[in-house]
Amino acid sequence: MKTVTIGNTMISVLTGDITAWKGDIIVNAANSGLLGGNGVDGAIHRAGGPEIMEQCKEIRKLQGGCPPGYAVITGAGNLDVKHVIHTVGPIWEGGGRGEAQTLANCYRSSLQLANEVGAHSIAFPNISTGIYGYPKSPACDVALKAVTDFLLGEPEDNRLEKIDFVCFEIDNANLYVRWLERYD
Ligand code: AR6
Repeated sequence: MKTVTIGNTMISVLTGDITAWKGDIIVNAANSGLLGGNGVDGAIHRAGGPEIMEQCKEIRKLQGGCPPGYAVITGAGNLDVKHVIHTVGPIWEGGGRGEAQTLANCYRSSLQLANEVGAHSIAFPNISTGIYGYPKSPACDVALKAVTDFLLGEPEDNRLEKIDFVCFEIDNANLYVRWLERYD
């Protein structure tokens, strides 16, 4: 739909259901309890089957969940990817409670974790813009700035060749396309 290349990494905007995406890693917009929910979280657990939840429960036992802005990784059950990264976005409370920083941390920590496991490709949903109520336009700015800044920092260990934003809603896809057109 729209692609921009930074260094060796291609950033693309797609529309559709992230559970149908094929590659190394999909990112889940989870909650701190890691016990599933609605939205993309529900879709990933439904499509991936019970194995993902079992592993989330193990992580809960070990570290008691996942705070906003952080990320954890599991296998992918029946999904056509190697891993699922579960990150927890901020709940929108008007913008004055560090939401932008927390949201940027979600993208950064997911990219770091993906590199730690040697992934070459990753797909992100529009974290926090559903049930957590983050307005779509500023969330798009934060997401694309976080990802492009990460790549422009030329991390030595970056192996990601493909970063896809899989937008479920067309207005999100349009925002991402427009942002990347400005970047060109
Ligand atoms: N593929 C891609 N994107 C999707 C899909 C899908 N199958 N389904 C929804 N989206 P949300 P949040 C989009 O609500 O706002 C859960 O209950 C959706 O259109 O899934 O971070 C968790 O357990 C929106 O643009 O996540 C948490 O409690 C984006 O994904 C809470 O919701 C994020 O919407 C997290 O809320």
